[in-house]
Amino acid sequence: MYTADPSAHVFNGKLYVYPSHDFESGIPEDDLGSHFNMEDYHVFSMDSVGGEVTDHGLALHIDDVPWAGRQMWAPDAAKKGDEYFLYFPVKDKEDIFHIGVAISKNPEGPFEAMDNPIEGSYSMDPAVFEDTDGKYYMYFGGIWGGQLQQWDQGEYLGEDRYPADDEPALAPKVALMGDDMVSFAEEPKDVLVLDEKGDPIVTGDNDRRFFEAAWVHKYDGKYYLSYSTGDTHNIVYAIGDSPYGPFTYKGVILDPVLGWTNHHSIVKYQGKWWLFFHDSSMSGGKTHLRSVKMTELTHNPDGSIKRLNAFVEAESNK
Ligand code: FUB
Repeated sequence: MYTADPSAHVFNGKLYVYPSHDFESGIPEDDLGSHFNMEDYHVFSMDSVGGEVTDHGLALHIDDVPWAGRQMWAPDAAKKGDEYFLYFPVKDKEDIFHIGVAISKNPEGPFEAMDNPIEGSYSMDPAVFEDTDGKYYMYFGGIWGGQLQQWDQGEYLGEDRYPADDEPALAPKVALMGDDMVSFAEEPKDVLVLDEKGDPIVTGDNDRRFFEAAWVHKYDGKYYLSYSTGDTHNIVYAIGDSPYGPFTYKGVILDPVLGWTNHHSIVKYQGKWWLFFHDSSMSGGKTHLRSVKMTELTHNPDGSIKRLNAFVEAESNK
């Protein structure tokens, strides 16, 4: 089974991973990601790092999401009280991405989908961050096939509209979650990523601008936003003082992996920080057939993150 886009969480002392479920559907590769034609989700768990991984079986299938059309992309999950929420991007029947929610009493599912996507949600790659004060925020968005460039302040444009190369790049979005965890408590806002001079990162800065796969973790009282730069294939990070940002760009966490996409999550488990990511090594490099990996992530004493290279890691683990 191929798995990708791993969102890792610790629930009840156990490590759970919520990935995309890649498979060969025969759709040819294009710049919109049509070849990522996934149809369901499985949840995985581990009791210890390096221990056995349990596949908990089918957690949610596209046929059980009334509004869904095609392409179940990178999911995330959250726990509130005794309920678990699976957040997933999928195109609706008009081929427009929105973010759906499905609920379960168990972290591994099966999950029951709501009848409609989250009101006001669009684009893809949801990541739900629980702050230390108990508030939950959803970060989302992605350009190119992720369709973020087809939206302006919550309005669907129906066409691509990118800022010019010297203008601030399209930003990931953030919204406070409603108490029910199936709605936004506010209009989604832009998450600003600034350079070292305090200026917004611009569209033409492909090495550093946001593409997809936003993730937020908190370390030493600071908020760390990490994301993929897409066509330059890095996972990078930026640091801020609020879950809303602004975030100041700091550097690369993970160099390009084998395969086009690079998508990760960061979680603390049993006293250490872990980076979950994927690559296409097990499929011999096929872009749309990826496998989840994990490796330790190090915060340096000054708060920066040690840069990782999956090829180097793989050699040193032999
Ligand atoms: O897995 C489908 C898409 O590829 C994800 O939503 C993106 O983040 C990229 O990994």
